[in-house]
Amino acid sequence: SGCNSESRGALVVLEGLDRSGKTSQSSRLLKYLEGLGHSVELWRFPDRSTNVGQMISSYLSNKSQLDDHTIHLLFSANRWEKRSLMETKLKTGTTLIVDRYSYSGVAFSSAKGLGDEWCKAPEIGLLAPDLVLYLDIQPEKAAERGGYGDEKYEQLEFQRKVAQCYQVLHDASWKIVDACQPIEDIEKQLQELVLECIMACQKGKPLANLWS
Ligand code: NYM
Repeated sequence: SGCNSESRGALVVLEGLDRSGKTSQSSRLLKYLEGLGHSVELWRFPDRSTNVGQMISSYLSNKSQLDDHTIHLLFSANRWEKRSLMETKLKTGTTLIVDRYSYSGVAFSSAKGLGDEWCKAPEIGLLAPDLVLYLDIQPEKAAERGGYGDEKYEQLEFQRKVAQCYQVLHDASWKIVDACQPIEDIEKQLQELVLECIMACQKGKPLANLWS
């Protein structure tokens, strides 16, 4: 079936504003690919299970304060601590569906006013996604969905800035998907895009590093 052990897995990232549907679409994708017999895992950043992740989690829930640069570097460190495992998984044929990645890192920090280039620098050398699925939703629409909790960043005004910052990050690996469609329609589109990507990786598309 083309799922031979020689071929590598795909690095697929979901990005978007808070409440854009990334998390539920990620788990739908996982189930779909598992159902097809693929070796696949669902990851998310921040990964709150590590020591660095716990510092991030405490910051997000307003239990600790950190300078904007400091928290930016912690988010980045949280990806770096998973980089080698990520590479091993991909090289041994496992596809990774990743809920948020470096683009969240840059978009959320530059929305606070930190420079783009400064924000991107610590991400250089992390693995570049083969596909970025951007769930596109207007900040006002996302806010209407409710469920903005008490975490940092979950405010309409700030999400507007994040949306603008995401826009300058689009590159060839991005597919923009309208996140206001019915859930099943979005699901179908994501499935097609991911299968196509997995196929390209199986055929030998090389792994690359950010930012490429
Ligand atoms: N976030 C996430 C960042 O500010 N920088 C990052 O590098 C990453 C990965 O953390 N509002 C922000 C975006 C979210 C928050 O993520 C927590 P989630 O997906 O809501 O658990």
